[in-house]
Amino acid sequence: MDNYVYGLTKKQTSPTSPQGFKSKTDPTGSIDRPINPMKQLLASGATFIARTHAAQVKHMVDTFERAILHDGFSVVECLSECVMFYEGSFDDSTPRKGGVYDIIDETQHDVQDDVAAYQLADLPSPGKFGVFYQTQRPTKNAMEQKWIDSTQAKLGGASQKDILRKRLEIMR
Ligand SMILES: Cc1ncc(C[n+]2csc(CCOP(=O)(O)OP(=O)(O)O)c2C)c(N)n1
Ligand SMILES: [Mg+2]
Repeated sequence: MDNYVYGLTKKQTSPTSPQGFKSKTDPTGSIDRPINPMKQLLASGATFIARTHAAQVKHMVDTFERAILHDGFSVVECLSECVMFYEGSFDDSTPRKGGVYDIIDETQHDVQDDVAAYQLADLPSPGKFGVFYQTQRPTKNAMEQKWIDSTQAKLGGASQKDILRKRLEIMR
């Protein structure tokens, strides 16, 4: 969830605040260049990377659903206006405020193409929404299955929950 500001602590510049944003830490406007979270996520190795908007509820829920169903490390960047400390931050992507909610056309964008995803991440605000990148790689879950299987076999077919309970008892 990103709102371009440190909100809970009442309006300081955050790593994603645009240059010029006036806050308690930058009363004359912030001078640091903001980070690009979507580019950082692409470099992180996540295999499902999408962007949505908290005011676009159907798109947000559909995107979360796809992220949850993806077998791997999924991240959704959700832009969410802070009406208290950064009013209007996402008006340019909010249709009822005159903005454009530009959803990626997945017939035109190859979600497996990380370079294309990087280019989408580089678009200036309001940018694009939807799935930037999705690929399938062997997951940690698949790789640890052999340990789970051998432990279950040793413990006479105990359930994963019982194995966890036993482990926690040992650690107590
Ligand atoms: C390591 C660390 N440093 C400082 C804080 C104090 N702190 C609590 S909330 C907050 C701001 C959070 O801003 P953000 O993550 O943008 O969430 P928002 O309040 O905008 O929803 C800070 C700095 C903290 N919790 N942890
Ligand atoms: Mg914030």
